[in-house]
Amino acid sequence: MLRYVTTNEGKVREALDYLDDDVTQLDFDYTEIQASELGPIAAHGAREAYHHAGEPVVVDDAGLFIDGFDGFPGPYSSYAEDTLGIEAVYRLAASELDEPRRAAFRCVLAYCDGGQFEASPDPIDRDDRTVAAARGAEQDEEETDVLPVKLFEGFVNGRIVPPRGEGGFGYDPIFEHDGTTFAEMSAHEKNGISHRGRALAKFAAWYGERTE
Ligand code: ITT
Ligand code: NA
Repeated sequence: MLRYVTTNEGKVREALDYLDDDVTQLDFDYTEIQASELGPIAAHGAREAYHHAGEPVVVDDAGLFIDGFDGFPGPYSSYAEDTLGIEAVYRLAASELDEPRRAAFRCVLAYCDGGQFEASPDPIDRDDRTVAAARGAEQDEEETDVLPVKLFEGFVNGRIVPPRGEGGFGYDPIFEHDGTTFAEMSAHEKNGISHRGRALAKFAAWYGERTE
């Protein structure tokens, strides 16, 4: 059994589209380390979640990266949503940036099952850097810190727009891709193009081979 470790049900709904009945949610709030990239945050979370769950886990760290703000809120997206709210993030972008206010959603999935992996090529785009960063981010010397994790990344480009739509979650209403906000799409449509959908597709292919 694979546990999708998140406090966010929206993520689980999307994951189920790719992973069928192989996965169930584990609502565990693992520690999110402070880092400028998602990879190390997800890797650390996967190790901690595996330690907690004792069975194979996948965690998912995601964020909205606004070009004109040097990627802010990025890894701080959750904090920005809780403190400012997505409308304020939109208003900030609208007041400070010219159209088209380009942005990207990024997602890194991290898998950990306590075992060793075959040295298959890492599917992440910036693989070496991110994996190295994931290892480098570990400051203490707990045994869990040396557990291998496998990272899968996805991203999607779009732009920041006034909120539209009722679907999805988080920043979906202010993120437009090809004329439609993510909140105006069905879950299935969003999954077909989204950062998480792309990461999930890579993970599902790898995991399917592994568990065959
Ligand atoms: P967990 O850490 O428990 O998984 P979370 O919602 O805190 O849940 P993240 O730290 O990955 O998850 O989320 C960072 C922020 O980005 C948070 O505010 C989310 O609402 C938002 N977010 C993540 N994925 C998103 C998506 O697909 N669409 C819109 N917003 C998203
Ligand atoms: Na989080």
